[in-house]
Amino acid sequence: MFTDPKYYPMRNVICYFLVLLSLQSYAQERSPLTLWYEQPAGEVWTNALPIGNGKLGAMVYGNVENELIQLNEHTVWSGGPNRNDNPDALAALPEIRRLIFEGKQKEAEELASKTIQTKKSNGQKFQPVGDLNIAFEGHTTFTNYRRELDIERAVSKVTYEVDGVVYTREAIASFAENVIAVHLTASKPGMISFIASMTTPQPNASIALNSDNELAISGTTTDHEGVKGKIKFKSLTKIKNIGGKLTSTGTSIAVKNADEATIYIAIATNFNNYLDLEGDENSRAKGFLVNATTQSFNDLLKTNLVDYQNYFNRVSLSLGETDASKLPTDERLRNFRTGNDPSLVSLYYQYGRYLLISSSQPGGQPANLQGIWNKEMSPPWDSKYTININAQMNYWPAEKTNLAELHEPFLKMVSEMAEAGEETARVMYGARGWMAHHNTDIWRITGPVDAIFWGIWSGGGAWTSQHLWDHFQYSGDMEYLKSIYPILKGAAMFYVDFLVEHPDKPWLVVNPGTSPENAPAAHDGSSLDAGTTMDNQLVFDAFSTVIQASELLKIDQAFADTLQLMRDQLPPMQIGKHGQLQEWLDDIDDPNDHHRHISHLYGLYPSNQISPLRTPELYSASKNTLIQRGDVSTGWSMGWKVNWWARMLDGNHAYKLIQNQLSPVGSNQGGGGSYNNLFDAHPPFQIDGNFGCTSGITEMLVQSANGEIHLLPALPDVWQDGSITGIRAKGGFEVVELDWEDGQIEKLVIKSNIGGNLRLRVPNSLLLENGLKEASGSNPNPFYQVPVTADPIVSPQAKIIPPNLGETSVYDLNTNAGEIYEIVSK
Ligand code: FUC
Repeated sequence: MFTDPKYYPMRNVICYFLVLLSLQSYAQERSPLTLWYEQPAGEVWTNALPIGNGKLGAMVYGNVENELIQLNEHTVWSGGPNRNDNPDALAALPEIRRLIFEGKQKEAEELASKTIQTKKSNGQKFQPVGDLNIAFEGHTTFTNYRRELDIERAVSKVTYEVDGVVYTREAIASFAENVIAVHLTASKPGMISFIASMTTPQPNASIALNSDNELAISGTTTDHEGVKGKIKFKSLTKIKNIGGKLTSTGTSIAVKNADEATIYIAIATNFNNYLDLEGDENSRAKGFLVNATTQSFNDLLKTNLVDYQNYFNRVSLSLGETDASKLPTDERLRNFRTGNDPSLVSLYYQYGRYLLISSSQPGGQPANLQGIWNKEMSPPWDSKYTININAQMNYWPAEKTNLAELHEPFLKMVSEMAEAGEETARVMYGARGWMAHHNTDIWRITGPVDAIFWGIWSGGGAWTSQHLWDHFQYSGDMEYLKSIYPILKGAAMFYVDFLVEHPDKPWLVVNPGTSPENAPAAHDGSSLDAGTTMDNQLVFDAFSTVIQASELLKIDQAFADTLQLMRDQLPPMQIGKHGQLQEWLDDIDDPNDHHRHISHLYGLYPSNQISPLRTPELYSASKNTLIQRGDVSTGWSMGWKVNWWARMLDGNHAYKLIQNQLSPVGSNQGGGGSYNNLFDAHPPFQIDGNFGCTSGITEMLVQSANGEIHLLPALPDVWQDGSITGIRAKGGFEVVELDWEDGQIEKLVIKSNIGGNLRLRVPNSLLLENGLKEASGSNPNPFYQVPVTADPIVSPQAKIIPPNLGETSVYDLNTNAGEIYEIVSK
């Protein structure tokens, strides 16, 4: 009908009218799961909004006249394949052990600094690729500005008006085509004019326009600490315009009077894996770009919605909504502590899931300290993987919030550390199996880095391998268990050789050990010790998982027997004179110590060695420890505390920590909080706090620990009504729907994927129908076997506070694989 050119203007008018209409209806239907702002990000990176596909990350500033999109690619790291073991450790080990046993920690530390600490790389840096700059001439004065990130659709969007024309920019990170795509439109035809250019902070890189009219950045990453930079990267940017004219000059591309334009950015490197850099960054980048540019922005968007929502839509959370939710996100953040804005919690919760989907995808690198978003050449802590808490915390939400596939990059990293860490175990400690210290990077270093009281910790293998076990426990996939058994076994084997007899006490202990990053005054501020509580708990778990796995797989009985014997000789947990859970082997904790790491509560969460229901004395000690350490802390530490208080079944205290987390950075007595873009503030930005809090909110509503599924275990007073869908529990169960009112379950639907006994602990009575019966004896389901924690040693001065728990009922239901059960309240 509109083929005659003379109708074109009319067609355009109709089209733009329709666009405006749909813009308006879109505005009205705006998803509540949107972060939005009335101002551009300006110069502040933590105002910008993150998009990502697990391989590419971008921060969209939404600046009007000069838009800035900062770019990352997951494998752009300094350095190249390298190891950082210190072989001098082996000869010095007996002397270091002797000094520690004799209480000469400072002397031991001095010797260990020279012989154990690495003399090589302390880890390499995750680095940015560059920036896309888009200059819009004349867009100096604007009105009706809005900048948003719709996390239900994974689209960043900016709209504003200049001289009666509404301009819209949308940006996505395409999962299918591996590009960042930016779409520029206006409410009137012919109004899209801009100049696009690239910049990069990488010193060994050049920017040029190639023969295909693409803006190319070609570079090699930097050397660091004597390790040569060997990642070659290529970024290609192409612009497709509809209407108007495209010209290129030097290192920029200008579009004039177009109706719309799409900017496609592909980035690739030569990285194949931590040992192999034989890939071709040029053909890879070109391939992504060629494929992506055959599609319009809307086609890319359509596919992306399906790909993204396949993950995102598995879980929903509703805690109610008030008028407070109508305000821009930064204002909601400012008001949260004093106001009533429950849907900011559900937004923040889902943002954690959004960030995991965007920064961790199968085949990619795991989310690092900043996920996949970093603009600094030398980011805080190199933006690498701190494995004495932070990297693990990133993956706490993965299984339970129904994103198990996204655990893969981390699990892969653990299997690579298991390869690399075999040499570390052998060369440094003369031990079989594998181990890692407190950090790793893209090169999977496993040697000890940074200052002595961080670096010497040996638990990296024991802790990270628990994630493989967890992945199995949620799915029940026996083939998977078989495939990971050697890694679990290797982590345990290390301790079979590394544990030593304590000279004065009847225990096997880790020596040298630490309790991550803390150092008691009683040891002259040295963190080295033997048999610290966290080390004991980690060895307990490393051994217990292999004992359980060998039983399930019916293999390796003799090894499991050895582990059982050794496990019985680990020091039990101890309750000290201040009523605290002892962090160290001796009762030397300072009740005024507010250190951010409370590593000895690893046993409470993520492990399951302490529980108000099973180990009341240890519950009491954990409570005292949590109170003595206080609430104010760095971002990730607050995130951990939400999980801990949830496991303590104290919803109101967990909520207090959420209030701290959802406070603007700087307003928390020196502790962490959130930036305007809801990134967690350590400070500085560290993504673990986002993930930790998302995990903790789940733990407040559904726990699958303690030999049962506990529903609404830690409901705060302010969430008496709500609903959550799609939460996974161990043993292949899924809480398809859980609705509650006045703190009582209204509707409960559970799917059993692999069958077996479903043991439920709930706050109210359920109807005994369709096979549901009151629970008796221990749960026969193999995924709910809880290794028995030894009775603690209690100081005569310790005051034990018995748990004061709400009433609950416990039921059993024998389930069949693949069936869905609706369970009804009385
Ligand atoms: C550990 C923590 C710090 C920070 C760093 C990345 O060293 O103690 O607080 O989170 O990791």
